[in-house]
Amino acid sequence: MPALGRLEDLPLDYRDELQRLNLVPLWPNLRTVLPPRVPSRQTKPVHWPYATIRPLLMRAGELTPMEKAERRVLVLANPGHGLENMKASPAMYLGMQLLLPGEWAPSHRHTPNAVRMVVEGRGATTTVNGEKCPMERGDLILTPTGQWHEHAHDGDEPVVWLDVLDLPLVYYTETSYAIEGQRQAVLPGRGDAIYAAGGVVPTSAFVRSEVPYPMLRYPWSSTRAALVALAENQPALEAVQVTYVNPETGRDVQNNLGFYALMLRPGQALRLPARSSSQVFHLIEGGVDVQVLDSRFPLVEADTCCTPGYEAVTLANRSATEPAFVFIADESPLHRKLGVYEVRA
Ligand code: GTQ
Repeated sequence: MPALGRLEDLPLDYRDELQRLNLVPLWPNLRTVLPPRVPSRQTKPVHWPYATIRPLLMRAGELTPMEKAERRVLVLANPGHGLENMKASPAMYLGMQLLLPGEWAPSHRHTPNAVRMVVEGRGATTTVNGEKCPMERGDLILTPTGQWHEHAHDGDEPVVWLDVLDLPLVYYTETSYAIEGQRQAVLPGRGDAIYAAGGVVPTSAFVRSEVPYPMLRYPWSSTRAALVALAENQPALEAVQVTYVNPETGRDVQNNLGFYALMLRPGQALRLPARSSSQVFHLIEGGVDVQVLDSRFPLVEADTCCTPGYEAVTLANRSATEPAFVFIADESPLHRKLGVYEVRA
């Protein structure tokens, strides 16, 4: 690949005139925007131990009342992208949100898609378009684009969850905005009840639901049981993994980000091949070492880390006797739409 002309090679008056006319010569920048074979990535491997976040989040609970926060969140920001840009990766935003007993995070809806992965505490609920979703450790709650959502807490201990949003992408496309709302009326019925069994869907008078997000709560007890059953049924299966899907369509639950749960068998080390997407790993249960490039993150329960795309990642269960369970988020639905999704052996 030949070296190309540099900006400094051009006469100053020529450069000045281009600049005045809002013009840029491509060739000095061509290799930057189209690097050979592997994209340049700002996403650095980062580990956010929960033990370091938790006391600061509780302190935020003392320092900032809900009226002054609306959403009391510490953002897990990747320094590679600049902390102020609040990105874990190009398209993923991560935040740890705290709700104290009796508090209420008012109803709003916005264009970015969000999910919540419950980290600790009981008694909180998220109401999404009238569906009141209980929040238990490991549950995944969807608040897809445009859906009203508010968080309430009737329990007696702090509740913390991990927010995963496609906010950086939606913000980048200049389509990010929110609308404030009124407290929602709670409607009867819950998606996690009517889609409780795999392989069958409600079909009242032979009509299938066409709502875009029929299931909003994915209880951890069901997801965990599915992984354990998969592992038992397929003893030779290497990657004991499930994808969170829309039960009516079988497609990813949301438009841009993909969500998965993975079980590592006792003592198992699993190499995930390099794929175009960045990834986020959140440890639900057990102890797992995450290895990428020169980084090795010893995750304990409730820890979160992220890894850049185009790099293989190895996950190793530190226990020889117990399984480990990992929640994973990535940008592969977006990459597939863009036509750039890749797996490299
Ligand atoms: O709970 O609605 O972390 O609107 C960022 C933006 C959480 C939320 C975040 C939000 C929310």
